[in-house]
Amino acid sequence: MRARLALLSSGVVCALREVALRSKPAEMLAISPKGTVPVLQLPQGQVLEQSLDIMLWALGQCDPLGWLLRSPEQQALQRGWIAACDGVFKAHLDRYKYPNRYALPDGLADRAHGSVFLASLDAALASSGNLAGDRWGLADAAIAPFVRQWAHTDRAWFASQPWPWLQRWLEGFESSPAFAQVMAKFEPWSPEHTAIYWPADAAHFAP
Ligand SMILES: N[C@@H](CCC(=O)N[C@@H](CS)C(=O)NCC(=O)O)C(=O)O
Repeated sequence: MRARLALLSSGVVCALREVALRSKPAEMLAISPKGTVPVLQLPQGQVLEQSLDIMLWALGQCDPLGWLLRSPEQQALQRGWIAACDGVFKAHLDRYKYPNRYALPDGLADRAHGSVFLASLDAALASSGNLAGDRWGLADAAIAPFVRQWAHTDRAWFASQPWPWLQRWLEGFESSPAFAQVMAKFEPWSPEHTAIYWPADAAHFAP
């Protein structure tokens, strides 16, 4: 989702191949044996296998909304948020969502640990409204999909937390045209498939 958000913001169009994780195409595993999505293959053959790398590549090509245009201090702050999200927070998210995969009786301890990060996001959002400062940017797009997963694990619990700025920020994301566009569903790709070029219309980015 974060890779799609950056592609949408940049306006860089790619040939999209939807993957069903239960049945990963040999063509995907041939270029990226680690078997996670997203994967982006560039025209010259280079393969980007991390969603954040895909975001940075797309915005490096074209950044009409200035997602990368922030002061060095702001950029460092954003990279710190993203690293915390992708590291410790994501680990707690997985265990909170799927405790039985980790032989845990429940996800409550991880919910408590991950909440420390969410409370810090709420505090940051209270002062600026966005993680990237005065307008939506890289950190917002990189982190919002994971906060969304967290919120949807137990919506009533999330709604009851004292995080008004975070809740408002997430609502803004989920009700945006960009969200609707990146959530578009596609049939899993097969070699016979007609190519899908995405985004079809990058003109309506507006979280
Ligand atoms: N660090 C990677 C993580 C990617 C990742 O874990 N993707 C999940 C789907 S969101 C996946 O492909 N899982 C493989 C599977 O479930 O088989 C990134 O951000 O690109």
